[in-house]
Amino acid sequence: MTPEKAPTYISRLTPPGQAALATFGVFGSRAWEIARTLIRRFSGEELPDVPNAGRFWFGRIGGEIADEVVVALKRTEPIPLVEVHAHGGREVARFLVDLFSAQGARVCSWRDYVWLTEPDTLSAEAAIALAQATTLRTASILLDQHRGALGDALADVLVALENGKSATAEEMLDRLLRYASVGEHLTKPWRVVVAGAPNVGKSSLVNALAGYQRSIVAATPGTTRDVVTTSIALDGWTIALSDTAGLRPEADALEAEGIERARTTMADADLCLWILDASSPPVWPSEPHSSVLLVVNKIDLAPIWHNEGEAIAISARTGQGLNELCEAVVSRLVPDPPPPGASVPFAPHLSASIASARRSLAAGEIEAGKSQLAALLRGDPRSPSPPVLRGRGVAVGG
Ligand SMILES: Nc1nc2c(ncn2[C@@H]2O[C@H](COP(=O)(O)OP(=O)(O)OP(=O)(O)O)[C@@H](O)[C@H]2O)c(=O)[nH]1
Ligand SMILES: [Mg+2]
Repeated sequence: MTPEKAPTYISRLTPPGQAALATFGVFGSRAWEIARTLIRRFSGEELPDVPNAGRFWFGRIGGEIADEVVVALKRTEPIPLVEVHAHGGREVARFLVDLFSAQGARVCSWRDYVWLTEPDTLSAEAAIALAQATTLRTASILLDQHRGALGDALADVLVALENGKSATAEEMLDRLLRYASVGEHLTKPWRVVVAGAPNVGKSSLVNALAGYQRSIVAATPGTTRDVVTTSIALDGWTIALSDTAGLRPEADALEAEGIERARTTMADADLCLWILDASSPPVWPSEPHSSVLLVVNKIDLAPIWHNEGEAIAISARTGQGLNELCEAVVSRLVPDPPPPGASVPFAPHLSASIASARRSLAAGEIEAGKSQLAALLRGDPRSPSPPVLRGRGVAVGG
């Protein structure tokens, strides 16, 4: 489809709800023409017919009922892209979308809008992931990928393969795969579970790390019955921290259910903090877990056993040792953090495709490896959650 015929879409880019402002994207061959029809400058003049991209105007949209807007022409080529910033109430948003749709613009979701307006699949996926990032650190890694860090690295691997340097290409892919785990956790939190015997201070530790009283703390063993999960960020990494019921053999039916849930949560966790009580005989983990960090709590009390030095010593009550614990958690979860600008496969399906290409190269199947990598750069139609609008003959730039 030629750019002149590309249908025009309108999408609300800010989330629904009440806010001071809402932003709308209008994309398609008639984007500017419709904006000119609907929006007048404050002076009453029409907006210019063929302005340069990068300009913006204050104006009004509507008739008797009208809203004040800022309209920006973000680009004109190959397909016009206009942004409208209006007031952010639900009704204002509906009113504005209805006006554009009455002029023939099709309404689409913000995700579909990203797929339509981004130059390639990797940029679109990175832009969508970026909107879900909850910390500055994860957002900045995703922003690097949106600016092309991963795409450039994959293109370099293809160049190496074109030049017959398959060993170099394999090393380059290995460098990318080092960050597969980080990439997976940019939008999905690491799962850390706090487990141990009853009354050792698990809930107190979760509350100390969360910074508020998320879990009930009591001197009675068996206080926590259900899994209580809290979102925290440590050193810019997002973590779902789960408090669990204390594990012990003698438990009533309700507590036994809590213990069963604790075991399931432990089995799924990326890291288990096993809490021991300095003031009671130690209860060591009986459950095998691939990644356990031993923590001795209540070091503000007189210890009744000697910590051989392997466990991290803390007091959830006084806060002593919590910084060291946080550092240890981070270095267990992210032992090799990517430096700024690094290429990171930022979704599991990207890492899986890169790993598969790596296996093809190791098996000497160079052409297969090349085509897997090229498919990533082009955008593989089998990628997860394909956008609704793709494949409908819409001109997606590039
Ligand atoms: N002195 C001291 N007491 C603590 C510390 N951490 C927790 N406690 C106390 O130990 C008791 C049990 O604390 P919780 O945090 O409820 O322990 P828990 O492991 O969650 O217990 P369950 O939910 O029953 O398994 C409470 O009386 C807390 O105030 C600590 O660092 N020092
Ligand atoms: Mg508890």
